[in-house]
Amino acid sequence: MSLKDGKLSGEQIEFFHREGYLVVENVFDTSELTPLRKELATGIDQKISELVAEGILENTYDGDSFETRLAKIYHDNEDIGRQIMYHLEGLGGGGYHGCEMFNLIQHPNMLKLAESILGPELVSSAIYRLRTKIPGDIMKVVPWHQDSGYFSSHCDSHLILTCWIPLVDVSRENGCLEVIPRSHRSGIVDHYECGDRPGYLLIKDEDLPETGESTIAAEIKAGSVLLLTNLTAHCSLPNLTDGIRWSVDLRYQSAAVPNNVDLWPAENKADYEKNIHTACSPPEADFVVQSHLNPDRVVDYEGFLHRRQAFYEHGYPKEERWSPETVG
Ligand SMILES: O=C(O)CCC(=O)C(=O)O
Repeated sequence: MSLKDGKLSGEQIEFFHREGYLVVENVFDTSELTPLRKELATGIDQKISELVAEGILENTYDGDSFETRLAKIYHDNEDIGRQIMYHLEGLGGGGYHGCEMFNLIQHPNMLKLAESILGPELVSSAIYRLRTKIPGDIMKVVPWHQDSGYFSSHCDSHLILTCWIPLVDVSRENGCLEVIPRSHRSGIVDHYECGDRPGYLLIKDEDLPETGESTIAAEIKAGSVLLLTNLTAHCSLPNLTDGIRWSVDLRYQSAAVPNNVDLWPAENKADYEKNIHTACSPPEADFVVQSHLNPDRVVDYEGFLHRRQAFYEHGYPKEERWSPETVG
């Protein structure tokens, strides 16, 4: 289903609430994804130049495509591949923060889409990510989870909209997402640390919501967007191709949902320590992306960078980082 007049139809909205997911085709012309792809390619290039200057890297695969260049470097040397990947993935892994990422978060089509479901007062959730899914990297195979597994429990009853945006066409082969339709109706289920992939949480097979529905593999084209609720169980498959499955996942919430848009890290952390639950994910910065009531609160790129950096630098030391165990 495509976007009509830039907005979701009543039928699409009804499907999303009923099934817990929705594929929206042609949200972007693929040319609209080019600036982000180019910015990422430039970021790769810059890091490669640094590594070459340091004498660490020799074979740089200059003629290769956006999909294959970093994959080849990774396969020559995993450690170097990871250095480039972490350089891109942003502040402490907490979200690539290039200008084109911000432009995508603020893209009018994304805001219209989010507004169709969440209303006009929109906050970007702190948790947005770039996924550089390199073939053969087990760390990029994401186990079954609900996004709420990563959020503070006081947000379980709120809707946080995940917008999963592939930068390349995705299929079972290159590691698309799998979704359990209607699983959002079962509420939050238990999540556990993932033994072989530190940092991920997982739902055990026996705890996966039984909805009577078959799992859907979201094989979608670049330009489409997969929408999920924060309670929809999903995972991603291994990438069995030669090319990277590039994607970003953005999250939006209504301004009425708990957030830290008016807080700076010290206050945010003090509230957290007093067990006052402000944001759904306190360690990172939420930010206002659309407000009809208070347009001045919408951040520009400078404001976005400032907030993201401030939270990263002054926020939670790694060992104190928020996790489901530390928030009651
Ligand atoms: O992109 C992936 O492989 C996983 C993404 C995911 O699980 C998410 O966005 O919640």
